[in-house]
Amino acid sequence: MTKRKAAVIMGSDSDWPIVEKAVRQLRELGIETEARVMSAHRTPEQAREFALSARAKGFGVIIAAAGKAAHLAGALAANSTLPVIGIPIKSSTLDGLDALLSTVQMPSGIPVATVAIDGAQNAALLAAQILAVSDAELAARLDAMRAEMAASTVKKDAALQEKLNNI
Ligand code: RP5
Repeated sequence: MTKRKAAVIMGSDSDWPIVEKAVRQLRELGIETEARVMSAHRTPEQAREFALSARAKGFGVIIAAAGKAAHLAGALAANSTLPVIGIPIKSSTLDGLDALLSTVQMPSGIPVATVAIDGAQNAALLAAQILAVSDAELAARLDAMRAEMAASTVKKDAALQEKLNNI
């Protein structure tokens, strides 16, 4: 089976400092990833065209990051049945709550899987897990990552116990 790519779309280049973490995580997992700036409001036609052609272009999942009145994830989801993951970006005076609500409160029928405000790493991991449904090697890399995380947490607990024994 041909491996599917990940698309990471951001509403503005000002979102990049957060979005970069998702792109890096996806690439570290060996997933071919393309990143673009496209806006639901400033370039609605490009966003629509991208979503309409994404499956045919070999993408298997779309991550959409936007701040403020964040309609990008929903606008992409409206034009594709690929899974769309929304990252609400904290970019305004409302601390990202504006983007969170705009991204998460989708009407029935057009789902967007929304991660935490600025939750770029989880967006990448969720995208990887979606692609890993049909990619056993990727699933094994995700398992290895989880095992490393667990080992690191066990180590932190051991260090804490050591500290507690000395107070
Ligand atoms: C959103 O508006 C973008 O995703 C960005 O988070 C926010 C501000 O964009 P800029 O004014 O910095 O370009 O559409």
